[in-house]
Amino acid sequence: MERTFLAVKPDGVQRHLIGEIIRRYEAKGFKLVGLKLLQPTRELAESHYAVHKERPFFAGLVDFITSGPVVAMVWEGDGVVASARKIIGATNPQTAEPGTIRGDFGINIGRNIIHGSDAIETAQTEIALWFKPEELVEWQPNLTAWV
Ligand code: 3AN
Repeated sequence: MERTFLAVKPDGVQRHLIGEIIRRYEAKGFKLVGLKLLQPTRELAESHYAVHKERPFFAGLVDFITSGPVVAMVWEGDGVVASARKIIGATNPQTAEPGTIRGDFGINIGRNIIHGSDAIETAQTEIALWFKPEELVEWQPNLTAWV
């Protein structure tokens, strides 16, 4: 089953958007299989954003993502990589559509609330970077057993 890596960035945590963000993915029907709160080290942040190493905003991006706690998550479901990106919206919150996370809550491209893997292969790399295999939980949804 397809998996993606999502992270509520320090601005999303500070603005009390963790629950709102998790709610949107739960309501969509995806399954949460990994979840933790951590303050990323510079080493982790630099590996995560390695593709942007030569970009002018790289140092600021690493400073920002290491500045406070981040909620790292792995979500599972059919087409979850692309679907999660749609729910996130465009990189720049000023052009992100209303109804998306960035469109509803963001203003600044350097403070865009959430990260989501941009492709299946990237997701696999990012999940392996942020989570140990034993931190991911296999479970079967069984709604009728509980309601
Ligand atoms: P996305 O997060 O939508 O996949 P990317 O991968 O192009 O966007 O960029 C990674 C992160 O780098 C963005 N989430 C954003 O925080 C930051 N970023 C991208 N472009 C800029 C920019 N022009 N100025 C500042 N930060 C940027």
